[in-house]
Amino acid sequence: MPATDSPQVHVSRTEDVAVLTLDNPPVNALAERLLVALDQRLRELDTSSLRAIVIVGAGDTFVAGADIERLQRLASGHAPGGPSLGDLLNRIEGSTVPVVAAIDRHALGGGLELAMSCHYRVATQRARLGLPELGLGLIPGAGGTQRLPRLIGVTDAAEMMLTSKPVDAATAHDRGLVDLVVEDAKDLQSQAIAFARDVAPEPPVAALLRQDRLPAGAELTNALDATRSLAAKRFRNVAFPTLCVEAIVAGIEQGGAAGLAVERSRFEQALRDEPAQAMIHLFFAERAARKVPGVTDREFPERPRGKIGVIGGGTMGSGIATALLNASLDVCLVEVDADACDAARNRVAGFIQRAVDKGRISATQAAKRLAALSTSADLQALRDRDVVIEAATEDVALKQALFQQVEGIASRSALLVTNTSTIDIAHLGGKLESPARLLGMHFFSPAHIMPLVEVIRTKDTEPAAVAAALDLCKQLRKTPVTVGNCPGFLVNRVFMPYGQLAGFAIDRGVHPYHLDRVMYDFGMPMGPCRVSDLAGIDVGVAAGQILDSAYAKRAYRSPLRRLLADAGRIGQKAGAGHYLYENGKAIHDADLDAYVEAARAQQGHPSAEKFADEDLVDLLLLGVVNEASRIVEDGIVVRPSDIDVAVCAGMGFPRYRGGPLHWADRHGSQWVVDRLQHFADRFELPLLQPTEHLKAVASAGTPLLAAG
Ligand code: T1G
Repeated sequence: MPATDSPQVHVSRTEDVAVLTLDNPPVNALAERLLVALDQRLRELDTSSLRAIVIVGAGDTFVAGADIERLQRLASGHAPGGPSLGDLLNRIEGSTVPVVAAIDRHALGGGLELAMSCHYRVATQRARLGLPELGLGLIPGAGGTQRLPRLIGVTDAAEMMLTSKPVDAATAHDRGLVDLVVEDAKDLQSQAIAFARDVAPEPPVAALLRQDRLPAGAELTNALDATRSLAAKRFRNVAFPTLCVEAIVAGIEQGGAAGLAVERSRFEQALRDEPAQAMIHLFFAERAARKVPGVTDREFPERPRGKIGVIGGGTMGSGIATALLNASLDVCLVEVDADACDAARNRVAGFIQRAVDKGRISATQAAKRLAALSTSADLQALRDRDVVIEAATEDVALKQALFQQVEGIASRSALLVTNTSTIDIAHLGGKLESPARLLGMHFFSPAHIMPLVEVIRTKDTEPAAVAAALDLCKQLRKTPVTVGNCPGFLVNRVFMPYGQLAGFAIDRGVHPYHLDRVMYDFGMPMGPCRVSDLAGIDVGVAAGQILDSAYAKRAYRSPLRRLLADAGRIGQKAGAGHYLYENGKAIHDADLDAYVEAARAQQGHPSAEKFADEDLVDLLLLGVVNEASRIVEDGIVVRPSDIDVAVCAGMGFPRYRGGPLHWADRHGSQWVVDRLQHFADRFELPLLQPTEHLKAVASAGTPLLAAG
């Protein structure tokens, strides 16, 4: 087979079974040239002498879907080239001889749609099958909304599409999506050929024509009601989930062929809409963020990384320990004494039990994970650890003392990590013999759930240490963003203006509850005041002081949070903050007005000003964008898109808006500068003064995401 980087479809024969191998490294994405090659091979294939056809992916995976780069081009208006995937799949399904898909690892999106146009599916035990298109702001566009319900029923099919969650081969087999599961991947092709020759029923059965799995009457009504309520529960402000349901329903009501036409039109509608561009941007931005020049493009000696130490078993420490245990790592957690060790173990056990209660893992899996946790009140227990993560109280002296002790206990190759969220890493490592080993891994609470980890490096941090931290993030299936050492690192710094400007707007007349509503309607998971209550107003005031002093020239601090904290209203944990709390539910409190009026009086603005809702969104987010331009200019991130990745993963910024910089670029960099200048002139706030960097980017007509 000639070595080439162009996608190919190889054809081989084993007696009367033809094998088509789709070859487009690294994941056999259905690029245009692969579709052309497949089209050609299907035309050339003479099936008269064949018992069956097997389709397999080159390398160790089937097909990870349509080529998302091609989709990105189509979404921005480029004309499609090459054959239509849907047409190709219809031809495969129309084959007079059985076609068997041989699936290893990934059959996702168009890859699963290809497999479902085949008449039968053989999969390895480790294979995962799914339709994750809604995770890209799209819907299945090559028959998935039609064939999957006909293979496994409406409810399971709709859930797979609406959650974007793949299923493993065993589940797929139980549901009727896979006909045979192969234990050892090296036997896949031979077993698929044997299945095709000896088992595949003739004539082949087309999924599109099946009715046996489609419910009718009340059962169908219930299934569609459940589907619609799942869509409404998981999504808001976006059309693509509804488009997906419309395609499913059309096929059930009008038949598969008509359903394909409806799916096609709904897919093209989703592709042209903004969420697709935003979420495809994040797909590639997340993969780009894993690449750190001078680190991930170099080879380093292999480091052991199975044994992890965690110092501190509070909320963060026990969350980090849980994340490590969930990744099947061996964890030794050190606390100050036996009682604290027991309390930490109970916290970890509680986190793991919650995963059992939610049906995510079995009790057996939970017990196995917990068995990998040991605790000790003695730092000497860390001597065999490959990585030591410090998650102790935010106290500089304590952390410095801990690292000095650990440096003498752990092996020289052990990675030393701090989870600090506010302390200068260089200062923490200042008393170490080899500070180059120390770096930050800033997890976001709850650490076993939130995807983001900021990997913080100082100018002295050794690249091998950063590489080891990024490897650990991959083991934890976390979203890493590598960040320079500065107060607030990335997310807390870039979102600092968001909280400050929320306070400013309230001081100038906006009611906290209205502001929360406006930002919630924009797509934030909750408004700034509700977030402040959740994190703890006292915590916010303390962190705010650190950031305000670090960036004093542009700090704005409303007195409201201090007034609330002084009155003991420190947030949800105290039952009262901006809101009152009953059974975890936030309730409006008329008493808040007195605190707001006191804050306004202190700031010298007793009379309320009027703000249009869209001004509030622009005010808070443009403050973030302005700070982002400072962060890029300071070289804190490797690339601007890292900021979108971090803010979406760390602050719940709506993915269908792509992150603050993608949102800003939708308006244009000149609009950003003009709006900032408008607000800066109106409110005389330094933090709203557009930066010189931003003005230069705007005058060059460059998108913010392209401005290095
Ligand atoms: N298209 C183009 N490139 C892709 C790709 C794809 N579908 N999937 C992965 N890549 C690239 C990725 O950018 C990276 O490139 C490299 O492959 C390794 O990926 C018609 C419309 C399969 C689970 O959503 O979920 O089909 O950074 O780092 O961690 O209805 O890739 O090395 O240059 O992620 O082992 C639906 C997307 C598309 C699956 C493997 N399919 N991919 O994870 O590797 S829409 C998806 C993934 C569609 C149809 C619709 C993951 C993975 P680079 P990676 P990984």
